[in-house]
Amino acid sequence: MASSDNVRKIDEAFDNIFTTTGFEFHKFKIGWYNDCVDTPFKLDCPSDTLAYLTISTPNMFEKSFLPYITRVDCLDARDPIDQCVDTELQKVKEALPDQEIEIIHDYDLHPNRRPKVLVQTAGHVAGSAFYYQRKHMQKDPWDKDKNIFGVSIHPKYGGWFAFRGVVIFKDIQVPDLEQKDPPDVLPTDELKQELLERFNDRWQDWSYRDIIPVEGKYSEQQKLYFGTAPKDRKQLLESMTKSHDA
Ligand code: B12
Repeated sequence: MASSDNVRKIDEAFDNIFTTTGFEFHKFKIGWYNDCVDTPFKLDCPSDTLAYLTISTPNMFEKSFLPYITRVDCLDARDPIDQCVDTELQKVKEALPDQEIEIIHDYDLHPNRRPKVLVQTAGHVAGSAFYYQRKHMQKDPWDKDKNIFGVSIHPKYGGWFAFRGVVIFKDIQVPDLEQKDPPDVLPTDELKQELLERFNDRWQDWSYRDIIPVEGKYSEQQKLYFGTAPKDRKQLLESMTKSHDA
């Protein structure tokens, strides 16, 4: 089958599986990602290989996660959210059994603890969310010894989203896929500095997520969940499933 037919079939499968689940997918070529990252982070696939970057939007929590934990006994899992996302992504493999698919989650690490994929870079090259890094500043205002982590901003959801990983179609080459730049929603140095300082110095107050006006953000119960230490989340989920059922 021609690669454009394959891509259409895969797009349809994603649409069918994920219509109302609160996930988004953005296509990219592995080569676009590999061209950015240093050697240890490169993915071992030909440059034109097709991949989909996966994002959970603010309503994934209510649309997918709360229904999932009422159906599946997972409250003792290491991370019930990761288990729910993995279950959703595995549906792609079930829907497309003829494809060789590799799923790399945001939390997957090599034995030396290096992340298997840098999702912010993948999100940038896929055009989904601009990855703001220190090197984007025209004038760097910080002490050279200060470590400044970069952060991605989605044009609709600001910082109210999470990257969930990449789905790679190892046998599909898409030489003609067109790259789209992610919208640069923070055009000035002042805005970029404000974002990076909020993310690095006070990420717990959520304010970096509101650096632009957003179309949707986490509900109060979702903020409560993510703001609760993992060891105390089980009890919280038990009460949330009761109110979700009610
Ligand atoms: C390790 C890690 C941490 C570590 C270290 C952070 C770091 N950035 O290194 C710690 C524990 C501190 C941490 C903390 C947090 N984290 Co964290 N973390 C990660 C993780 C797993 C890997 C990041 C990493 O190791 N990067 C390695 C470095 C070297 O990568 P880099 O700096 O981007 O460098 C690359 C780019 O510059 C690229 N590159 C070079 N040139 C160019 C040019 C262009 C144009 C581009 C696009 C790229 C590019 O090449 C470099 C590599 O060679 C990611 C998930 C993932 N798998 O990516 C989440 C992630 C970065 N964390 C995230 C978050 C939200 C947090 C927290 C807020 C906690 C939380 N989970 O709620 C805090 C806040 C940070 C803080 N202020 O302390 C989110 C960020 C979302 C976003 N909107 O950007 C991520 C993406 C997780 C996710 N699933 O969404 N985190």
